[in-house]
Amino acid sequence: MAILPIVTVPDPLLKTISKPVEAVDDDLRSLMDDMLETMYAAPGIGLAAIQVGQPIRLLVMDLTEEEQEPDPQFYVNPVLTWTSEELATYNEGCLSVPEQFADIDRPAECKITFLDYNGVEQNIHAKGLFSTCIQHELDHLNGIVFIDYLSPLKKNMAVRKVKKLVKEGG
Ligand code: K1U
Ligand code: ZN
Repeated sequence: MAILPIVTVPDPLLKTISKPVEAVDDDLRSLMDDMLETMYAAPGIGLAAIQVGQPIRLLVMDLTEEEQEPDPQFYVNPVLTWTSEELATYNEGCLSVPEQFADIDRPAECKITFLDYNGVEQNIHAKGLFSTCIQHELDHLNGIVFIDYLSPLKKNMAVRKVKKLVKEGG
């Protein structure tokens, strides 16, 4: 396994619309393992393949707390099939926008169809942080970063702060 470098804003790669995965094979599983290790090392609770420079529709997540048993989740070609009308607000962060946080409104609940680590089709109904995080990661697959929902002023401030942080080696 390997820890991969994470792409940060304003890298244009983050605006890429990722392509569907063609096969869930050992090469893909190796990337999924590397992404999980990268996410745990960051640390984060989610990671999309584009954040490690791979323009394919793949996400990893683990929402468990430090003292709990890890529960890694892999989402290949995830499709959002339903969202609730009710919204929920969460103070979101992003490994591609380090140390910046903002309140973002999203549907409180959603349903997703996807292929798992073994290529088997699964359906989930997500609520709470699970719903917020998976929608944040799905946005990455469509070239959207959470700061895109902010005013141009707030977005530019966040990008400037990240550029400074990266320049200083943080
Ligand atoms: O960059 C990413 O897409 C991962 C991002 C996921 C996310 C967080 C919060 C709301 C929506 C989506 C992160 O993991 S940021 C880091 C973070 O939230 C965290 C890190 C350590 C422990 C707990 C949370
Ligand atoms: Zn993110």
